[in-house]
Amino acid sequence: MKNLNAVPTKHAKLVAWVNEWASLCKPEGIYWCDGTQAEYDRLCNEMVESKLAIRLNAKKRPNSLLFRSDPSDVARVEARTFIAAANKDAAGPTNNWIDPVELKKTMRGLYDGCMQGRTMYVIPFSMGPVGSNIAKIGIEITDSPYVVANMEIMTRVGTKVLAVLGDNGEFVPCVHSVGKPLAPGESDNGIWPCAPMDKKYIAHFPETREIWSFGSGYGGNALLGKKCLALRIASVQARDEGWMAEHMLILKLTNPKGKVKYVTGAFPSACGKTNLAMLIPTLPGWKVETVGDDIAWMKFDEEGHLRAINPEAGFFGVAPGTSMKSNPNAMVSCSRDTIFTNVALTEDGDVWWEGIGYDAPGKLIDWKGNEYIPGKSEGKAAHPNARFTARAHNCPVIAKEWEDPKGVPVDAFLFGGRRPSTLPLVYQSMSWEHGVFIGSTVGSEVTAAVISDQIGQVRRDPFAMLPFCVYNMGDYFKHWLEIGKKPGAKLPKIFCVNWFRKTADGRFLWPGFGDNSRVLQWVFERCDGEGQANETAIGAMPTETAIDRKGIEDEVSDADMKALLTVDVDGWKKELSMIKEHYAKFGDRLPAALKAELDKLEARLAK
Ligand code: O2Y
Ligand code: MN
Repeated sequence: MKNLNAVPTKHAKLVAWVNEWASLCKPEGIYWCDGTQAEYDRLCNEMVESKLAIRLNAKKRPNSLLFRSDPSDVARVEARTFIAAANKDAAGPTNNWIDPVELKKTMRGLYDGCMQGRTMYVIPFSMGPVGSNIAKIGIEITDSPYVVANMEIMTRVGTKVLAVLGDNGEFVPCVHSVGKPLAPGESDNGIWPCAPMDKKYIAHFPETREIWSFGSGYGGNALLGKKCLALRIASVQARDEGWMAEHMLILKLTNPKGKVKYVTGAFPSACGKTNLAMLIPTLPGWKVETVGDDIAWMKFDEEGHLRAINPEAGFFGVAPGTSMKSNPNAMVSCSRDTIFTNVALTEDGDVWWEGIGYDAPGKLIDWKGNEYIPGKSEGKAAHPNARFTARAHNCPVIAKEWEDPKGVPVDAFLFGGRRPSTLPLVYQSMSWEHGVFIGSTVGSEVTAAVISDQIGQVRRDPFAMLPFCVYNMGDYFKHWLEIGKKPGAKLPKIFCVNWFRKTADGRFLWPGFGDNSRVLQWVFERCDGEGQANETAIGAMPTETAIDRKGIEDEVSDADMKALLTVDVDGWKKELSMIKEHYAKFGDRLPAALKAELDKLEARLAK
């Protein structure tokens, strides 16, 4: 097999693994990525020349590209995401289990010759600051230069990673192909390459810690460091090695006296995690800075503090709905050096999407490449899952500690979902076990936009990890309970928040966005043993005056505050029966401690 550049490592196992895959996939040549800016620029220019990318107007969006995917390849595909554990029980009732031997046979057949006419790129990457004792190394082989460019923003790539790997270090092998070989003389001709849906496989082998992805070039299916490694494979590594790999944002919160707390938060998708991670407080003197917006890896240090790193180096954010109102810091982050996927293109070479906060400045080209006249054309100009891949370095509020290899000490965990009824604005757990109970019941209410016959039901997404935990979720709950038993542990306090509570006539009771800092203030105070609270049946809740409402008294009346901070006993009784149904799925793998928390809650509500 032709090497397009010198092999930059003496890691015999790695070189053998790359050669073995090259023999199967049969690329034109093998290229080892060095992670330099020159390499990134060269790949971007090649993709522009081959019409796979459009270079945006350098005066409007310096150093930025637009890509349009195939209309069938626009998001993570859960139905084609497989957990190939040795047996079905190991994957548990919430995963799409498949026999690993059978799957490898099927996928080897698909990989055979799949890279013909393409380059095989080898991407050495570090999830987490290079050399951090919490970081992990992965090697992704891919035939997609789009994936290489995105990985170079989202992770730390190249020679520095190989230096840490040395001659025999451990790595997670990640194989990716778009699944579209090219015949001699054929080119993509500007069309996003991918395979049909029934040939797409996003496969995880938890026992051997391997990732095999075939047929999709999009996001979480293809940038294998993110969901596949940093959450799915890391979930089993964390279980076996006694740490935590969580679907959590990490923020640094500074009070007016300059005192700092670090808060992490798990929320199901579409709950505004990136917005919270980059929030601009409306409370004078308070500051929020970003450590991460999606994933937290946490390990105990010698003093018993749980320290968190953000394993990523960029943001793969949803563009639609992101505006100077909802998230000014994300808007600045993607103002340059950004890869956009499936947004609309303006006549002057900039990007536009629904919810950007201003009208389209004229005609557009929509995400499918067609002319789009705002107000006249049908459908959306940008795909609802259109993305920006932006560098964390370009975020105006990136915390100075965000690359600290030791991580940041976590003071509080937040859990939340979209809950128009029942759940109050905020409450604090009574204990670690009660906090784990809260995390295990996270969910969002189903709205009309999703599945109409389930409106009002809660779609549970425990710890926001349902799509990402590759082992039995009952055992994952147990792992959380075990973490709480570590001798000498200085455990974070646990809170449940709900920014989405509505009145019966559908009005939001809480303004959200920057005003969420008012809730963070209470969380901060509670971590210091302060903050006014009532002990209630569900946990400690702010007194009606404990949340600072200065400046929003007109928006949030006394009655609203009361509604936000009262235990809705009838609602909670219905909640109890829904939680019982949810827990029944885990059978005897549900830890007794969680069943006990459920019983205690029921008893408290009956009083
Ligand atoms: O659709 C995709 O491929 C991206 S999914 C994603 C991206 C960034 C952060 N979180 C998610 C998610 O699904 O949780
Ligand atoms: Mn996510």
